[in-house]
Order: sequence, then C-alpha cells, then structure tokens
Amino acid sequence: MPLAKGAPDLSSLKKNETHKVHTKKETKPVTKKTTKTTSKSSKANDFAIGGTVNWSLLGVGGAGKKAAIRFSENHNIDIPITTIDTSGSEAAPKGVNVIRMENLNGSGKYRKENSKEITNAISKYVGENPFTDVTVIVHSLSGGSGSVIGPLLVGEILRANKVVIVIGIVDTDSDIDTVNAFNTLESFKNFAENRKSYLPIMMFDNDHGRRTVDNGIDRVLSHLVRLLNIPYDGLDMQDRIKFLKPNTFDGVTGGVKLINLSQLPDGDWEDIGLITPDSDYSKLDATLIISPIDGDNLKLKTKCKVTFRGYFEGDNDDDRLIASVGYNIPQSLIDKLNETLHSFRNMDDAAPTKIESEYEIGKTSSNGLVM
Ligand SMILES: Nc1nc2c(ncn2[C@@H]2O[C@H](COP(=O)(O)OP(=O)(O)OP(=O)(O)O)[C@@H](O)[C@H]2O)c(=O)[nH]1
Ligand SMILES: [Mg+2]
Repeated sequence: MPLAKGAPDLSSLKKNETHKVHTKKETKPVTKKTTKTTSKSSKANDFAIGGTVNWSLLGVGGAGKKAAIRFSENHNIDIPITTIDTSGSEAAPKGVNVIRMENLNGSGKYRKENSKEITNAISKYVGENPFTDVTVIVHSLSGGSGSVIGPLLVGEILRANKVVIVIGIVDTDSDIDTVNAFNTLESFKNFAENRKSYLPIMMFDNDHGRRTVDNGIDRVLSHLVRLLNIPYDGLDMQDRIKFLKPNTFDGVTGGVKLINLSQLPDGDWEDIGLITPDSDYSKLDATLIISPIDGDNLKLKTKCKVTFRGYFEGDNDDDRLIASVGYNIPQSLIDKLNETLHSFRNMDDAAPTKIESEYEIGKTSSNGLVM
C-alpha cells in the first residue's frame, strides 16, 4: 500500500512485523478496557505498567454534541462526557452531562450572535468545573456556536496549564462556513501563541461525507482511549502528557499542530475524512508508539525531538497505536478554504492582508476570539 499523503515513513515497522494487522474495516472499537491490565503484560518485569491519564470529552455545538453522544453510546468507557450547546432539547443520555445555555436558541452560523452570552456562560462553567489533566473537545469549525464555545474553552484550559486536544469538523458549503473555519483556526492560533502553549488538533472535512467523518471521529476517539486510558508497559502518565505538550523540550515551539493517530504503519487517515498533513513536512515534534514487545522495532526516518514507547505482549493489534504531533496546519487546507472563498466572492472586493487567508476576514475581539 502506498504511503498516505503526509505519512511519516514507517516502513521499518512493516518489515519487522511478525503478527497479523487488522485491516481498517476490521478495526474494533475499544470497549471496557479502562481497568483491565493483561496478565501477560504484568509478567514482563522489566517495565512497570504505565500510569494512565485522567481525561474528559466535551462535545460542543450541534456536531460536537452528537459526536460525544455517539461515543458514549458506542463505547463503554468510564470518562466524564459533557455536551454544551446553545440549542437543542435532547434528553441527557445515560452518563452524559448535557448543558444547554439558557435563553439562547442557536447562533444560525453567525458567530457574533451569542458571543457575549457564550463568553459569560463559559466563565461560569469553568469556575464550577475543574479541568481534567487532558480535555478532548469536538466541534464544528464552521457553525456559529461550537466554533465559539470550543476556542473559548481552549483558551481557559491552556490558561490553567492543562492539555487540550481539539477534534474539528470543517465545512466549505458556503462563504460563511469557510470564513468561520478560517476565523476559528485563527482563534486557536491566538490562544495557543499568546500562552506559548501547544495545541494538538485533528480536523475532518465534511466533503468526505458526514457519515465517513462521524465514523472517523469515533475511530480517533478510540485511538485516544489507547493513548490516554489503557495501561501499557513502559508508558507512564508523564510520557503521555509530554507527548501532547512537547514544547517543554528545547527546540520545540508551541502553536496549533496537527496530531495524527493510527493503528496502521501506512496511516489510516484519508479514508476516514481526516485532513492529512502536507507531504513536505520536515520534522515531527513527538511520536508515541504502542506496539508488541517482540514485534515492532520501528525507527522513524523522520526527524523527531522525542519518542515515547509503550509495549504489550502478544498479537492483540487492537492495542497498537502510532501517534505523532508537530505538523503545521496544512497549506492544502488553507488553499482549499481560499479557493472556496474565490468561488463565492469577487476577488476585487477583498483586501488580501492575511498570510493564512487571501482575505481580511476577521479581527480579534475582546474575548480573544477572531470573529
Ligand atoms: N460530520 C458531521 N457534521 C455535522 C453534524 N452536525 C452538523 N454538522 C456540520 O456542522 C456544521 C455546523 O453545524 P452545528 O455543529 O450544528 O453548528 P453549531 O456549532 O451548533 O452552531 P449553530 O448551529 O450555528 O448555532 C453544519 O454545517 C454541518 O455541516 C454531524 O453530526 N456530523
Ligand atoms: Mg447548532
């Protein structure tokens, strides 16, 4: 199989494989693994069983809320799951904390519509709910609510010096979808750069089809369970945290960086609707590899500041994970957003001032969001 566009060269992993690899379609969801430590692993006395990470899932806005509820229905994982939105009347599914902002009824894709009310509600939420060590936030970058709630939460989490991972969904159906995606990304950049923080982000493109994207989000959430929840030999809590904020190492800078998670050496990204890194990446900030003790002896050919490894014995390939961070927001995404705006706008109407966008499409407002 050819390397997926932008995939690090992991060919040595493939060569050294001694065990069967599930095909993408066979990938099983992670269920009920949180407390299980295999007896096989505990026999390996040269590695301590790794500490796991206290994390939570926040689904915000309509798309994020649905993704979080789907995850809670599909997986029996004991982590706090909360949804926050400006609309909806869904009954709370078991195990999900549903927050509906009072007196609001959606933002109709207009990010300024409820910005003040959302800012106040988020301050209140943050005051009452301490963040877990890692928070995973999922939402659309193109709507009017999740794209405001998400970045504001990111700002607060980074301010608390905790780790946040964003799973974003990009739409380019219309001018406003595209502008919202640009400005939401700019908002993330503002918050991450102002705090000199590291912000790992995964983005899905709804042009691959919503069902594909929804399944893809479920898949990467399963990978995150491996990254955060499951004990492995050789991997402790700080390894997992430092993988997610490698800017504590000299030479690694903060900012918004793509995170890639996969079970297959070739990556299993493109067919799940994930926006992949540009192929001209030159180095990674960090990798984290969880693999069988006697199977994989992977050496990354890509330059990388730090690699963490976890091991398990046997051939339970569902446990394998190849994770990496450090790619810039792909130029191919920026080009696509620009091309979409070209198709909706007359170029003469626009002021080409931004590096990322050919259009002046947003300004930083008092709450730190680019609107
Ligand atoms: N893949 C996927 N995309 C969705 C889903 N629901 C909504 N979207 C997309 O996300 C975009 C934004 O919609 P919402 O998430 O509802 O927006 P919001 O954050 O609630 O903001 P407002 O509705 O404007 O208040 C839409 O244009 C949809 O294309 C979903 O379940 N799956
Ligand atoms: Mg909505």
